[in-house]
Amino acid sequence: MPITATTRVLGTSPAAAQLIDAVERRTGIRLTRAEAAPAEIELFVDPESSAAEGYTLEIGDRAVIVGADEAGLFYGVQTLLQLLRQDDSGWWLLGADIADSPRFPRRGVMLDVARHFFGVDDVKRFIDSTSALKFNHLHLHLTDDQGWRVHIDSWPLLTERAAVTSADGDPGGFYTKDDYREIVAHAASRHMIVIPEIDLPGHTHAIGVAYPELVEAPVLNDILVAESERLGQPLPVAGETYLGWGVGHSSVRIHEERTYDFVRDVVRELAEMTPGPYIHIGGDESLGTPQADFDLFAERATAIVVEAGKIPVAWHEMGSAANIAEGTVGQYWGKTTPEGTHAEEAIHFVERGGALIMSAANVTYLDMKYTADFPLGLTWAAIIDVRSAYEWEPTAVLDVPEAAILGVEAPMWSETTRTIDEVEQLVFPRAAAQAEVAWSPREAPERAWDSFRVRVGSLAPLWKAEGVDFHPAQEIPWSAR
Ligand code: TNX
Repeated sequence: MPITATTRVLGTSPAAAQLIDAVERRTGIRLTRAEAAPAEIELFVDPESSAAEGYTLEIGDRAVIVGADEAGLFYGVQTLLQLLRQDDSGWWLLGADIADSPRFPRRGVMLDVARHFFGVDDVKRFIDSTSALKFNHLHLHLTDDQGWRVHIDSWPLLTERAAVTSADGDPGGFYTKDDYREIVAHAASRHMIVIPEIDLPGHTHAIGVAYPELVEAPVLNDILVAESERLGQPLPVAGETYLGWGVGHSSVRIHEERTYDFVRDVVRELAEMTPGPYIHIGGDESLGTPQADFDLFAERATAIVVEAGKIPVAWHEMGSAANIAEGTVGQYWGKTTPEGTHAEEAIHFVERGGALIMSAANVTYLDMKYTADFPLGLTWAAIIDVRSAYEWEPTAVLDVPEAAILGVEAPMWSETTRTIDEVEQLVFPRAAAQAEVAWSPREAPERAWDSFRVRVGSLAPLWKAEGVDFHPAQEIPWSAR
């Protein structure tokens, strides 16, 4: 059906306004609002129409989107926008008869704002571009060795002293509480839940820049020393800002009660401004924390999150702790063929009544290079072309019941990315692969590489119109318009 300035849109949901704005950004055409039926494009919510977050979309002479809820309607609008085409006669919509709803309730992306800081506008742009792929969770990695990025009233030196720089000495920054609330509200308007992460007990060098009494002296490991030398980066020095990328050298003091006062205060203040049910407390790569201390910390920290009324989320290593709080959600970041103790740690979350988010590093990590010569990104987990990002199955990695897998999250670590444009080059198109793994049925025809590569290629004009700086990977037949 044609799209022209006389095309009318009927619907009172926010999704109707979002549709009108997006069509204008893409085509320059401002659609008209209809006051009553019939209209060329109609949007409704009907809870009986499909499963949660689902929608139906029919495009013939008219277009009708029926959402099961507001999120479903929003997703129906995103699909409609993917079906917009332009030819010499003008703009039109491809015909469609779609009934669609997600396979997994959890479809997440993570942005590391600690290694490099990204301001509120950048994060909003990230929310817009990822929610358009039907991601519904945004995990913000708010703290790491290089910086602390969210203001905490009860520990004000964190942002005063430990937010000034980023990795490599690049400029830092932090979110005020109002900034953070603005991000949460923007995410909600795109049906995304924000999961804030405070990484503990390792990845905490920055805390020691603000409050030296909370953190142990750096513990160097051989890989850290060798990598720092190779990259020409400094080694961590207690109490001084850390500008390198090395991991595993920092730990909060496990046997000081003040550490738990700190964790309790931070979790409480974060919980107060986070409407979503989760607080992520990290747990990865605490190589400098003795195992028994690490386990003790994992048990106490997850209990503190529960006391604050939230569900704890932790990287899979925390599954080493026998008595991790019941119901804690584990985030698995091992490989699709698990190594070492990763699988048993992850499975322990399920044994404790929790569930798992799958972030298998060799397929979902958005910060890995596409090809060995790609200028951005790292290679430790794998080199991940679009096809290998797409062809994996989240329920086939660990020996747990399917119901224990909440879904998928694709993390974007920011050691090598200084700007949101650089972030986007790593994220797009591979985030679209993870979006489909998380949303679509597991088998062909919905899940098939030959189909996906053509459909993702057809997003090029949409991404260009939205200013998404995607990587034009050779594997994809990109559409010109
Ligand atoms: C591992 S995966 C990390 C991060 C790094 C990332 C780089 C995980 C939970 N931790 O600290 O930024 O690798 O790819």
